[in-house]
Amino acid sequence: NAQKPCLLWFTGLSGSGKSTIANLLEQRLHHEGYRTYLLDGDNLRGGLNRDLGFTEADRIENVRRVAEVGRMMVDAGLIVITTLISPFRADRDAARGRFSPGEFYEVYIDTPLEVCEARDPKGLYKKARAGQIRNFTGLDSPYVAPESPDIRVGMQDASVEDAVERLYAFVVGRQTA
Ligand code: GGZ
Repeated sequence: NAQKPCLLWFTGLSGSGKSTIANLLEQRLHHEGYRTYLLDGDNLRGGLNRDLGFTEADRIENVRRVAEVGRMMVDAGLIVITTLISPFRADRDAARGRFSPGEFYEVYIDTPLEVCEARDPKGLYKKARAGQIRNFTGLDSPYVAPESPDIRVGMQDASVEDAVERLYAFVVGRQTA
């Protein structure tokens, strides 16, 4: 059961749906027999990256470390999904630079700030608006959107399930490409 390893690098705002979509995609792939691993930014901040905060320098280091771990996992033959906000284009490009063509795909979860803030699943936007969290992405810390992501998830997808299906088809499609 040979699989072509690769890394899907999700990027997008807090509350954009990165983790939700990535979890469903991983389940779907796993169910079909693929060996996968999900590196979730928020979870990694409890362990590997627990020394990092949300300054620009710390976000850069956060992205760098996850690209390195992702590199190792692709070397181990896995289909890897990462879900970090990864707000800066230069760092995402540096992450891509650790991979060969056909190994790394940037997936932009393109959910408008207003929608993320209205969802506010963890109440973080509310806290940030109240001044209780500083350097919050999209408010007082920048998010630089991808210019030409390999895949964009957004208004063209009628639902989360639709987006997951499109991503799943993409991964399966490149297995035989
Ligand atoms: C952005 C923050 C912040 C600030 C805490 N800015 O939606 P979440 O909660 O579950 O995911 C967000 C997560 C972002 O961590 P990342 O490692 O993905 O960020 S980065 O790539 O920029 O390094 C959010 C929570 O942490 N969170 N404070 N100030 N998000």
